[in-house]
Amino acid sequence: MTSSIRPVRVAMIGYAFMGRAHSNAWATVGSFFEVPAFEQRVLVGRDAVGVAAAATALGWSESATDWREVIARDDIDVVDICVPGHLHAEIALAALAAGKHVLVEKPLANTLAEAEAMADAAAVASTRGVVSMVGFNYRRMPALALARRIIADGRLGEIRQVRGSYLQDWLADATAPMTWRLRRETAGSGALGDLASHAVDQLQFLLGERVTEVSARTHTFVTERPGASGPEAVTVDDAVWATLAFGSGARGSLEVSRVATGRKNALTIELFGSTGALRFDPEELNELWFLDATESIETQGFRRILVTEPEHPYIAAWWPQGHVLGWEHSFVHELRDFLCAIESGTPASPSFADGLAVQRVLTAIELSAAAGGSGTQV
Ligand code: SOE
Repeated sequence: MTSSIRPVRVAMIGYAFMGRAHSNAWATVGSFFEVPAFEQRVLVGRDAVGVAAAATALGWSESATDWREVIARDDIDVVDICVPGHLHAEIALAALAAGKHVLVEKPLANTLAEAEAMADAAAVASTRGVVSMVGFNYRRMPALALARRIIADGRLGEIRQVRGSYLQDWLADATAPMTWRLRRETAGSGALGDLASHAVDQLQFLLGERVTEVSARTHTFVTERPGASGPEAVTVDDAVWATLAFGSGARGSLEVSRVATGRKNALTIELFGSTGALRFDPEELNELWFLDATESIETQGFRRILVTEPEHPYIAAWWPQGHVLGWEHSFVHELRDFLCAIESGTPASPSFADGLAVQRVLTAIELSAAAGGSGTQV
């Protein structure tokens, strides 16, 4: 189901969890969506043997160990960055300077300065037709994309209050080993950058409004974990709590954690407006709960929308009604939108500017927490 003459040639950097999720999406998107022709040309990783095996397993034609050499190649049009956050800025800036389209995993960067440099570079590159996008994949869940549509149609009226929480428990076990995600120098922060970035992006996307002020607390419950050569200090947060104020006047709360025993991957969103409310629970990710407060109070109540109709976002490309989708489909939808933006020469969303907007909120949360939870402007 592809069109266009010369294929878009893709290089992907990194092949761990996100690299596998993206590879799966690259391998799938052309079979279900009308996208320009593309090639999974080269997979890049540090370990020559490991990356060669991964390239074969994940559908890439070649493998390479030096991302700088790959970015310099004339036969590469797209760079997909799936490495830890401390490498995002350097690779993305080099790729944009070389005129490549860039998709980068979230969060955009580990620091505000890096995110600003990336957003500036993306804005300059866009004047030459270069497309850049941040991988906030939850925007591409059909139920959340439908929520955005319902809000844009005005069905919630004035949105007054929102709740965003993203809870996981993979660090609840105090003996879980150190990873790059628990070191400030590689991850930038803990649940904040990893999970709050998703929730903040999702809330800003749904409301079409930016967070303007926060008041926050962070906490690290397990301060030391088994490292390769003995106990190692954990230098990032395990959990974050914040209140949020939006430009529109809406107020909200944010709660994220990687020690929330029993919650596996729960990005829960609730929105309360003057004429309606919405609720999304990721454990039922094909469902959206909607309450129309303009209906008679006698019959009013949250009703479940099973988001599997061809009229719903992205669904027409997939299966008949009721044949549900999964988490991995959001990455397929992300690539569909990214490739279509490249083909049409239009900006992709979420842009690096959107990623920077999230980074500003994360930075304000850190500043607020460091000041004991005081109200901090974004
Ligand atoms: C780990 O906490 C993680 O993989 C995040 O990094 C992803 O962005 C999220 O979608 C799932 O959890």
